[in-house]
Amino acid sequence: MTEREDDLDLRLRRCREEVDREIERLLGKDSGIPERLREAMGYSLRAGGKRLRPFLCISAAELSGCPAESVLPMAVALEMFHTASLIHDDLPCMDNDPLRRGKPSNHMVFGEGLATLAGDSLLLWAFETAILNLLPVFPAERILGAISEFAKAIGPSGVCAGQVLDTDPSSRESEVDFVWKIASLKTGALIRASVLAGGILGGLEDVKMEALYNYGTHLGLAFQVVDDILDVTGNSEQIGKTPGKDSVQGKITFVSTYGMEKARRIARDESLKAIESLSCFGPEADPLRSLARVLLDRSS
Ligand code: GRG
Repeated sequence: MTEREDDLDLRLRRCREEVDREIERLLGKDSGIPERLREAMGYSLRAGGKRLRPFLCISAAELSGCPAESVLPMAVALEMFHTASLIHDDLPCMDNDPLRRGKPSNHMVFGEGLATLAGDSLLLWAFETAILNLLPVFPAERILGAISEFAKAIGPSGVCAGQVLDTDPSSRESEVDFVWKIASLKTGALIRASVLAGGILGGLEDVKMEALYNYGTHLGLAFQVVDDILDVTGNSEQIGKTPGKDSVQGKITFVSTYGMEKARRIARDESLKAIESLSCFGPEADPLRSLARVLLDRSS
């Protein structure tokens, strides 16, 4: 591990700890959430996960010297939605996976009805958490900007669109770039929105926001290509879900479209493009650069 990656490791750990602490605070007993629903939401929020989206949001905000704790509500909101999307993705009516983050999927423990409601609740709680907790700290127009980016990214022309293209056979397109479209919507949109939300809250100027937009776009693609590769090469202990499901379910992936070798090349190219996008920043963007490098070699 290089010194920079060592530093990244420490930052990632700190981010995980801060996010986890905030999640525990929010899930506290006076939350007004019925006990069984709170258990179901907490089960998936506490099941682990890399907390990548919060890290992206915090690192982007820090580019302008904005302290991590001030954007924590936005970072946690991104993780709440991400967790909601994983719960819904695992349902029998979607990807039907009994395993997530190395544990039985939410519906395996709480049943399909409660799992659906836990996902719905996390989606809506994300907005409540971000808006109410950012309001005392940031000007309303920045909050509105960040929340708009988030909402646009996860709605019917973002993550939900990607999930439909990925799972609904009648929405399938035959063009070779269909796989790029699925990846950029299903996975890339939220990854990009994570850096954009942090950048907006930090008040970054337009040129730097454009750089973050490009970084998020390329990182999101690289991330999904590696995800497709890990579905073939990983085991359930590493990836925390059932491996090999993409080919069993006839999914269109970078590996099925281009083969393993070219998929690896695409991941490398996209990761490089992500790093190049940050050329207008100095060393303050090193955590984002290191992350793009490290995610290429991830095994989980
Ligand atoms: C409206 C709640 C709601 C859902 C939207 C179900 C759905 C519709 C979307 C699913 C999108 C999806 C599962 C995309 C895959 C993204 C992806 C690569 C997830 C894995 O992310 P990691 O590796 O996971 O960061 P951890 O567990 O580390 O957080």
